[in-house]
Amino acid sequence: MKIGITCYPTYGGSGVVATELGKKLADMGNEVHFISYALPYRLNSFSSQLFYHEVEVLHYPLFEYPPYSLSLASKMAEVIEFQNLDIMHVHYAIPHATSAYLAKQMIPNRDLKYVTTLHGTDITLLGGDPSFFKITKFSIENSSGITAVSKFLRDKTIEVFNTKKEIEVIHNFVPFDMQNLEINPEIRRCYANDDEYIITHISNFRPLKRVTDIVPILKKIKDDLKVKVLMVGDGPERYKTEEQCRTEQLCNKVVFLGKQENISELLSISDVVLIPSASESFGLVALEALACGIPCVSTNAGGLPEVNKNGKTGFTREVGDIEGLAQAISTILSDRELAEKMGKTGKDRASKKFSAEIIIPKYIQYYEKILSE
Ligand code: GMT
Repeated sequence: MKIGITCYPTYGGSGVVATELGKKLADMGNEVHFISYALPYRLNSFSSQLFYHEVEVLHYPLFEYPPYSLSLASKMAEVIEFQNLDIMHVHYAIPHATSAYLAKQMIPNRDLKYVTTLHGTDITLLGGDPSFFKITKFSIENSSGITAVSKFLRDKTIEVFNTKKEIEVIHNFVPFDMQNLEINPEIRRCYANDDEYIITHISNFRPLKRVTDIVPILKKIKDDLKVKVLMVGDGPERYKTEEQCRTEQLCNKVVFLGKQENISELLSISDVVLIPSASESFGLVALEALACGIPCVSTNAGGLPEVNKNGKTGFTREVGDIEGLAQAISTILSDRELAEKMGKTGKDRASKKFSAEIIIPKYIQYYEKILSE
């Protein structure tokens, strides 16, 4: 197949999933064309089957807000036409599904099919906002096919848009090679002594990630447990969290690493992964933790329980349950047998339910179904 993929190229789960999907599709012999405003950051390998088309955004004094969606639609139409694409797959509805719809209208002689994959805040935060509601509903309902990354997100989309459109659930997959993961003691030693446990948090530090719960959780972890917290990522709530560390005199226990690329290496040196999110359609970090054999302590928001099984691969607690999340971490850190069992169960679950080998064929079958309609 000749497949066009549009995604957000910078950090973020939807871009990671889209890029890794494209790379795997190319490995399987498909021709894959990425269309975006920058090179997706995980598009870091070369292949005769992979192509990248940059969307140029024209800056003009009249435009207070340069119309990216239109430039994208124009570029999509050009690539679809001249590369003779069979199908477009857009990740994150806003504005990608709308641009794909426009591109389709621009080439009426071709019955272009486009698939929209819903990832999360495109529905839970933005899509329902009055400023985006109608256009998002319209663009989703006019997609040739729609997939959602969890059952939660499928149900939420039906509820928010009151739509009868069929939505296929295709869960996210482990975005790295699970075979060659090992703990690098040198990396571990950079952040913790031998008698200290590592709790890792990875996010974009937006309010819905509730990073400001982490210091209060840390304060409630059993006193006899020596811990270090690795805060990976960056975003609007980082400053507040750093401030909390200073106020509580915990700066020696919390290390802010900023944005990092080698996520699996950092997860592998961790003892537990903490996700206190208020909302999460899937929680790619939870899956990455499982894949690395690390127990996950998360809230039970959105699609997280579809990934992290309470009592099996870690623990899930209510959003904002500081005490419960701290207790769950203490339980895991003070019972090494349980931690090992959870890590093993998580790894098993990741490879049996969420490996690329299982999920990618589901996308291919879905494309085939859409193309045959
Ligand atoms: O929707 C977002 O907030 C952005 C998006 C991203 O690009 O990281 O995150 C969503 O998509 C991820 C990949 O499918 C999911 O793992 C995240 O749970 C989801 N984020 C939210 O639902 C908040």
